[in-house]
Amino acid sequence: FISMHLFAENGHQLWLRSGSGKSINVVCNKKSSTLNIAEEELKSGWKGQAGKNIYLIIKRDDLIKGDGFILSDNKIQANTDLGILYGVYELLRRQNVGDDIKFDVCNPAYEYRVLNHWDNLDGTIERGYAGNSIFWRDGEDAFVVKEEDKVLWQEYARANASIGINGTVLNNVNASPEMLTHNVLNRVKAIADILRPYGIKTYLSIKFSSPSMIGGLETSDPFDSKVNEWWNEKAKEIYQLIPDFGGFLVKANSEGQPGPQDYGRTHADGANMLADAVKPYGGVIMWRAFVYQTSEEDRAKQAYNEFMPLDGQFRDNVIIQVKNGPIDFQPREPFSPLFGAMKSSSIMPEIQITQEYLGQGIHLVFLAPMWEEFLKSDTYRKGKGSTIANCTDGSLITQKYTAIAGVSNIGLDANWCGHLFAQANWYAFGRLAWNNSLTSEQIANEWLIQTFKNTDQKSAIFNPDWELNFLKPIKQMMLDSREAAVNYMMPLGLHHIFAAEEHYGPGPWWAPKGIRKDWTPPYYHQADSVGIGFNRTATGSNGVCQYSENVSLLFSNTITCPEMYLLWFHHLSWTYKMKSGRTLWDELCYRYDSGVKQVRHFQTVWDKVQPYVDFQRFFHVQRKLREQSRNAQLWKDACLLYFQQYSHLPIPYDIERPV
Ligand code: GCW
Repeated sequence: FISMHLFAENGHQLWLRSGSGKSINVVCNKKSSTLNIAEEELKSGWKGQAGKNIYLIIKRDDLIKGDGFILSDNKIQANTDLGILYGVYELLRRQNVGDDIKFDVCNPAYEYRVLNHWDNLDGTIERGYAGNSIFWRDGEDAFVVKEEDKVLWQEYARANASIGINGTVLNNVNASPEMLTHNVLNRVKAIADILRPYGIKTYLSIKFSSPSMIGGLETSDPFDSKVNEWWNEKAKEIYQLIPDFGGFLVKANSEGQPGPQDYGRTHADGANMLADAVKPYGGVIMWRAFVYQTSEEDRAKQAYNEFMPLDGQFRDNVIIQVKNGPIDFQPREPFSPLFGAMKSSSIMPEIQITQEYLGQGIHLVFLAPMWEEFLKSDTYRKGKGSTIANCTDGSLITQKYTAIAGVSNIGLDANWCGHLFAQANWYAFGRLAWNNSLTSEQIANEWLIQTFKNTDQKSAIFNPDWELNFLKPIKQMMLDSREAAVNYMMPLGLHHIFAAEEHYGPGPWWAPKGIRKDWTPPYYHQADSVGIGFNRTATGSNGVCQYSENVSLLFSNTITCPEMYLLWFHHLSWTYKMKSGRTLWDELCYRYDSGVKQVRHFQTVWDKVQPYVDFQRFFHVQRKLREQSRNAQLWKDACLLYFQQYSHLPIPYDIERPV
């Protein structure tokens, strides 16, 4: 029943919509389950000339790296079966989008392109806005592998493979120790078996204290030989079930999770113990650097303080997973100073696809511009041009492994992601993980064409002006959407001013007694009668000193600090003169107001494309935009009225009054 309901939903097909039915001949020099999929996909999705011969050739070529491939008009060549599959998806994508299919060597930017699901064993998802988990459920049938589970996992695998994703962590980083028990591991095996032909490796998040919680040991101290033995045995058990198991993801000594520091050991000690356990099987440990404690030290500085001194101490199969910004997936953050700095470890960026801090399942926010901004940020760690992309993909700093992770936005919702346009964020993650120099514009263009063009009678075949009247305005809306969210939520470098723990609405005032102060917004905005912003220069927390000299100088000086980060690094008076000539207070008012206006504009843009979209998807997006627009106004009104209590300045006349 569930899958019938899923198939009936128009959004369920994602960017993968049917082909033309034109027949071609596919010739392949090898057989495997992955190559079968490649052949089938090519035959059913082919949009080129009918009757053509296409050759799929597995042959070593030094131009090809990893699962890359060489594309040409009638041939795909790769070193691996998976490379062929990726080549097929690329060819079909180009046919769909109308791009040239010419000789082209396509290699992945990152070797490990991994989704992180924050799914709990009871089926709920931490920060998930698209229903329950596609992997786990509660109840008596929790461990029954049903036909419809398999169908769904296969569709999931296919969607991921089509954009180059090759790994998935099946459970929350706030991990249950139960994850490593018999029944659960059997289900992991069932999932891994479905994902394998699509080239997707399975990983698990583990709880560091598992040996004492489920193993009957007295301690989980990484220096205890019984603990080591327990992990070695566990690894053996897992690899017997899943020979190509990817490895573990670990959140340790962070937000109350156990870790090596509980036993007086370091992150390196903990990570190395696990690394040794999976090493014989080729596994890796993804160890998160998302750590901070309630202390006098600025939260933004803590990860760097803890991890920098450990550089060089990790085993070579440990990858340090670093969130894009130094705080926590905010609508806008400067990059984490760890990027480019830890030169003797493998470092992987972690970005968040699920919109925890960007309107969740309600706001239309295309995240590619945020990730593009991040990847192109220059760390200056090896001179000008040391972008995050170059520092993490192996081109500038040698790493044993290159990798990138995205926190998934996928759930049981009929359209997978809750908001139809949130599918574009899943898509964008995969595309950027494969090619970290793609532009947001290219990605939006590809996604829109594949998702909306030629999908029913309302679309392009019947509407020759589709590109002008649908593609162009909707693409622009997507490209503007992230900046709009920054404007109506927290412009000019403001951050973490959300209400309570749910991270959706505004709450710059929220600071109940007894709660950790680094969990309250006033800690971050620091508004007072003089001004607003967090002073991270030498006269404040000196967070700037963690960046390379060039970047530190750039951010320290109010003149050179990009205005988008101004209040991240500086506490400035309400009457501080901005580049626009306005005072800081007036500028803040304008930014909030323009964010609201942008969303109202998106509503009119969407309304105009009704002739081009099936009614189901049209009304879905229209309804969401309506709510986003109301909530954007709420953000603006709440923030301006709250901050006005400190600024004591009037709202500029040409701005809609907050009420
Ligand atoms: O973004 C914050 C979230 C937590 C999350 C944590 C983390 C999984 O609010 O829900 O926990 O970060 O990334 O570990």
